[in-house]
Amino acid sequence: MILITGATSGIGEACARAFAASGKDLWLMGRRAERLQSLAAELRTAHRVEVRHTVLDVRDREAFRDLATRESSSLERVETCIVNAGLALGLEPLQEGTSEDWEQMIDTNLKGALWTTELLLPFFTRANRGHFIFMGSVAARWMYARGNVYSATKAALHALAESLRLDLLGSRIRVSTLAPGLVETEFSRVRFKGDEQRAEAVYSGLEPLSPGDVADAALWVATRPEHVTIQELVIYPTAQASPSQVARTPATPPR
Ligand code: NDP
Ligand code: 8X3
Repeated sequence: MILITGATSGIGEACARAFAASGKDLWLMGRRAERLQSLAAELRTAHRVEVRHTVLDVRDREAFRDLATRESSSLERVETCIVNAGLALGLEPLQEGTSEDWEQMIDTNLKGALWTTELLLPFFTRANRGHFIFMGSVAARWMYARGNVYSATKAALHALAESLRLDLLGSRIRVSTLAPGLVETEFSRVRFKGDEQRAEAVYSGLEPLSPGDVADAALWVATRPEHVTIQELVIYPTAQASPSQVARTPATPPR
């Protein structure tokens, strides 16, 4: 069974589709219940796989602890966990940002990933198998102006994943990170708090990655033989060379 956080849209939803199509049972999580329900129903019918879903805010550590108690037999079945739920809020210089946005990003992207890891670790450890696939970002390593706290959360997530692989050395548990560049999802709509025009401008004049492109990578990483660990996979659209360097049409000649 594949557990996916943030499965209600974008990359998480695409991962659900890709893994279901490959015949895997799923456990989908997110805050939006209706989306979880309709995606689960669709995938069950289309692929004849088992799809569980749980409405869960990854910032709520108590909810994870309840789940560990109530759902231990299902948690034992999880072979891969895609630690994907995350968001950016705002794109301002740090001196103009708000502590509410910073806290939500830290609580979701870093602490939420930590609580997700904490949930699965005892089960993976007992079984001496399992795979964490963290949704990192190119923003973790290559900073861009006004990315500040979002970049910091993804850099911390990268550090968490790297440390976890060291801590688990000697076990058969795998730890991988995917680090995508621009992917067209609800990400920018969330970042710009519903400002559609600003969100669309992020992807205008270039072909971004689709959520399915990242899901393909996740499926590939998860399906390597058990003795093979992909440490990190950095994925850009061809029209992007770094978080701040993209080629948009009409093309500007290189200088
Ligand atoms: P979307 O906004 O489309 O999806 C984000 C998902 O995260 C949603 O399913 C949302 O579900 C979930 N989520 C957000 N906050 C919470 C929360 N507190 N508790 C539970 N779930 C939550 O964006 P993407 O698909 O693009 O983002 C997925 C991941 O990919 C993020 O970690 C993002 O940082 C990363 N990423 C995105 C890139 C991009 O360019 N789009 C590039 C690199 C990395 P719900 O609202 O229902 O809770
Ligand atoms: C999302 C990609 O470049 O907008 O992680 O930060 S970026």
